[in-house]
Amino acid sequence: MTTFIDRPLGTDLGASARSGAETFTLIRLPDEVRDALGGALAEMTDPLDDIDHSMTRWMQIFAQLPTDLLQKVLDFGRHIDTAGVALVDNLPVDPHVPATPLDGNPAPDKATWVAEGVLLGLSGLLGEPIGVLTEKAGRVVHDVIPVAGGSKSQTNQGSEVFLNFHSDITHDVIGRYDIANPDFLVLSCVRADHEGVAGTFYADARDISAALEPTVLETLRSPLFRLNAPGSYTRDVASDTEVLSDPVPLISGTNEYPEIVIAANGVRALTSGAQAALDQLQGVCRSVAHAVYLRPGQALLINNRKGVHARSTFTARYDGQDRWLQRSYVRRNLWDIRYRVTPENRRVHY
Ligand SMILES: O=C(O)CCC(=O)C(=O)O
Ligand SMILES: [Fe+2]
Repeated sequence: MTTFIDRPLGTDLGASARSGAETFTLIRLPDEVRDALGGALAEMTDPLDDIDHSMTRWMQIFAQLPTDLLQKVLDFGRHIDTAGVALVDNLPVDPHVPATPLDGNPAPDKATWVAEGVLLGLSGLLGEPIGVLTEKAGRVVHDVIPVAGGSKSQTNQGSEVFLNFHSDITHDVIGRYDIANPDFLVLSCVRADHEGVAGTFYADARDISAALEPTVLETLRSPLFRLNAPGSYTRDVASDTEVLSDPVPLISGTNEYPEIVIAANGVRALTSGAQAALDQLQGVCRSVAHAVYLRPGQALLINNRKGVHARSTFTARYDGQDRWLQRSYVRRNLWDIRYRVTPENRRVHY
């Protein structure tokens, strides 16, 4: 079975524009490395009880990876010019995977912690995993599972609608949702969808910029857009009404190394020209995107500033065997978001 397809989704506009640069990184562990990693991770019990101790232990375990593979992950996290998306393949899995929870919450009957170790061990090579109170109740391990009530929503509970190209953003009273949000996401696959067709897509702002008409790019680089807060926030805090950010550009920074932000839950354009540019953006993202069909034993490392991601539709059956990812939000630096930290937990933010 093809486990992933690394190719543009649509017409090949921008993915080849960056000649020489790697736009997608594949990191595959040899079988003996996978088995050694799995053995070490399986020895840890209840690692979420003392997360800083566990992060330290996972750091020791992941430091045993072959140097070239370890460096690929570290380079992905630390360098400006590396790819925005990396697939880590042939990772260890739990010996027994319980039923996929129907409510999208953590599985109470999960007996081992291999998946959590894979997720947070990789996260620790990129930065520090954090929790956000309005996202998965501040948990550091997010379960991404289709939930019947949210099947048509532009959130990670969805399945019946295409989850548009977006960044994971964070509602913030400062009016900017693209400052305290995660630098990286890790998506680790616990269980694939029934048909194996759920695709995760990544479009790099470098490729998007190259594929856009210059005047449209200039408009997207102007502060003519207001982002709606994440669906989890508007659902829980604002009775599903819009909570808009200050006006921001969607693409910013240098031409060579642009940053992009798009809200999944809606972007309000302030002019008709901005609306026209916004209307083009999703199609261009599609045309340059890499597609990955995640399988157990695979984790996707996503740079949340260099590019935007999306998810295809798939069929959820709500039978305990649905698609199940674990996700982390990673910051390289906790200091810059200290104004949001909760007094109870130094990894959890408002
Ligand atoms: O389900 C996926 O593949 C990605 C969902 C997503 O956008 C997320 O969890 O942030
Ligand atoms: Fe997302």
